[in-house]
Amino acid sequence: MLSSIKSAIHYDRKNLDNKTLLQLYKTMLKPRLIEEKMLILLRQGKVSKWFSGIGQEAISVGVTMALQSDEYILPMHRNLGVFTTREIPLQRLFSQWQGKANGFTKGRDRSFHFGTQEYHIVGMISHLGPQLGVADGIALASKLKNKNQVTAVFTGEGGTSEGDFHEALNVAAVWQLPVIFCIENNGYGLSTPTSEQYFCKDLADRGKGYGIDSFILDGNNILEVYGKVLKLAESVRKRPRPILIEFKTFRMRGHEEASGTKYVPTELIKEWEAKDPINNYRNYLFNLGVLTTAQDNQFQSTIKAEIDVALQAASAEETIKADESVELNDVYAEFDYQHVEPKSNSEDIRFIDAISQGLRQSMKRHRDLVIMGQDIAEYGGAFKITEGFVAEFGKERVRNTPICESAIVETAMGLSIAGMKAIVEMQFADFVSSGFNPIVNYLAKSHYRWNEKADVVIRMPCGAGVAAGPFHSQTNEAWFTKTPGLKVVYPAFPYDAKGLLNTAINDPNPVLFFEHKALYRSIRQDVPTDYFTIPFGKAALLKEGNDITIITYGAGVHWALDTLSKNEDVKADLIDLRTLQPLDSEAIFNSVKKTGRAIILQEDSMFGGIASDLSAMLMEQCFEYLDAPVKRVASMETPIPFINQLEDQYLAKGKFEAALRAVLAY
Ligand SMILES: Cc1ncc(C[n+]2csc(CCOP(=O)(O)OP(=O)(O)O)c2C)c(N)n1
Repeated sequence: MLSSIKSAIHYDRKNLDNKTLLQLYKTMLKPRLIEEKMLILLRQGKVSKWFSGIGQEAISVGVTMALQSDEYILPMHRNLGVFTTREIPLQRLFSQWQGKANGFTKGRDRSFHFGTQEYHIVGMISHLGPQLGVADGIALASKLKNKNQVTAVFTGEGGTSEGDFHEALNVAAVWQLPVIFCIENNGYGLSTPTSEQYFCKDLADRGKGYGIDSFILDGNNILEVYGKVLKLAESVRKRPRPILIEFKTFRMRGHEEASGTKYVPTELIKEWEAKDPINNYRNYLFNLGVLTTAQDNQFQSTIKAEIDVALQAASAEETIKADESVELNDVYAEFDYQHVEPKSNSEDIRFIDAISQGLRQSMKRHRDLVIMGQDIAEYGGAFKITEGFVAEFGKERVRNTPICESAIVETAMGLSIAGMKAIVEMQFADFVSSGFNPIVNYLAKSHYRWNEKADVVIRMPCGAGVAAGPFHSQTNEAWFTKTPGLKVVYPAFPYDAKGLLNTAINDPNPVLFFEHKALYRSIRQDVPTDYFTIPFGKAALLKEGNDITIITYGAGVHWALDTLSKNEDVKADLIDLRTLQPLDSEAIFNSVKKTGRAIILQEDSMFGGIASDLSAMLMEQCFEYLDAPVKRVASMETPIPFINQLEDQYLAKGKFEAALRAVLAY
């Protein structure tokens, strides 16, 4: 097998010295030998799932070797070579794959689904595409801090069909971000051949459409990969800009080991077997006289011994013991809340002004805070909340974005990974659906999965009552209260809006911050002019009475206040939740235990809304104290209609008074 046959790959060492040539060889050999071991372990049932990168090692290794060790790499599921080239101790890798505590996810996620700041690797989520936008954010941080660093991110050719790919490339191009986008075109996405994945000749051609320089490289040729990426990285460090590289390669094994390769023509496998990146390079080094058989044997036995020792050590580690409190404690990053008491000077301002003030003061306090959103710069945003911000903080920190909600949320995540803070303004909360995946899967789960915070606030101008129809009126907080890992804030007054927004920005966790549009210009209040904060998880008791507990938030608070002002005989505890996650359940239970009756008012349609959960919680915790069934009042189970008569009918507001009376009369 190790004969000096002619290489199927043309190598050109250029000015690389022998040491580097050998280093590249050894670095490719390691992931291959680990993989060969993994295949045995799989057969023995000692590993649950394995995505093989056999035959693709030159890409992972070449790219990683070409980057500096403190430059971020965002690999995918076939990039074992990235992890080994960064010299992560093998024992930790095996622990990760065995779901041991010494791994990177404490048994919470499998295979390559982890990142590590120590090694500047940001692992994937299963959804593939979001990695690309996260790379944008890391690169943006590098550019803003003049670090002259490049970020490399991987995708398969299948992943390039996802919207994330297109959004990420577009954002990187518009902002000239120093990202090297690496497409590993290995012929198949699961069982789908390239002919059913895309219609252009080469994926590199797509670069042109985004104004990005692109290249096609032989992904099986380590010297071509390493040499070219080395050069490109050097150039990108000097002149930040995105680069797109399509590496032509082949997936030699099944999508994952259990799935086989029946759908792949045998000739194709044979053709690519002849182009194996390691065998060919080994032969090249033999022919060159740089590597001897004895040396090769020694390399192999050293690596194999290292693998065996690491594997034994990982296997000897204790298995994880399930402990609810340990799991629950890791969902959110620790937040050391610093209370800033409001000073006495205050002014009467609108809800919208309070948000604007909070943002402005937080921008001054946090030099690393960046706001991104559509039309938020010179134009001041759809609601003019960031008017004047560009003049005060500059365009680098107040960034107009393309209409790329997913990539911008991902970019925010990348900024956080690189140690910055980000706010994303959704133009309307409705449009968050276009950035939903990274919020609920990337931001929400990062801390639990690999201890990485997502220091991002997503501002959500939401709500109905403005005759704006189904796509500019939704209050979609329930999409997020459902997802562990997110915090959800929903103020009803200017004072709370400012204080809670400041807290949201200080909090290292992802916060969905709902701002009701109908309150923006209609609700005024005396608000301290200086900076202050309000803690999360503390509801406000706006009115006190013994007849009934009204629980609500957002516009619902104002509907309830209106109703109570017209029904002065009703003596109610009125609870404004202010934050939905964390939830002040203690305030709710205490009040209901006192009043014996509860009505929950929410603007969203009924089913699956937070009112349902609150009702269930009350049944579980306060049943013996209740004198009447808990009542939920919510909007109709339809999309939100546009014209006033229909919108009025739709909204819970009109049903509240009668429902309140009914519970009292029960
Ligand atoms: C959004 C999403 N859709 C589908 C899948 C299922 N899936 C996982 S990997 C994969 C194929 C990916 O192909 P490609 O990007 O070419 O990478 P390769 O596996 O070939 O390296 C599919 C369909 C997924 N993980 N995420």
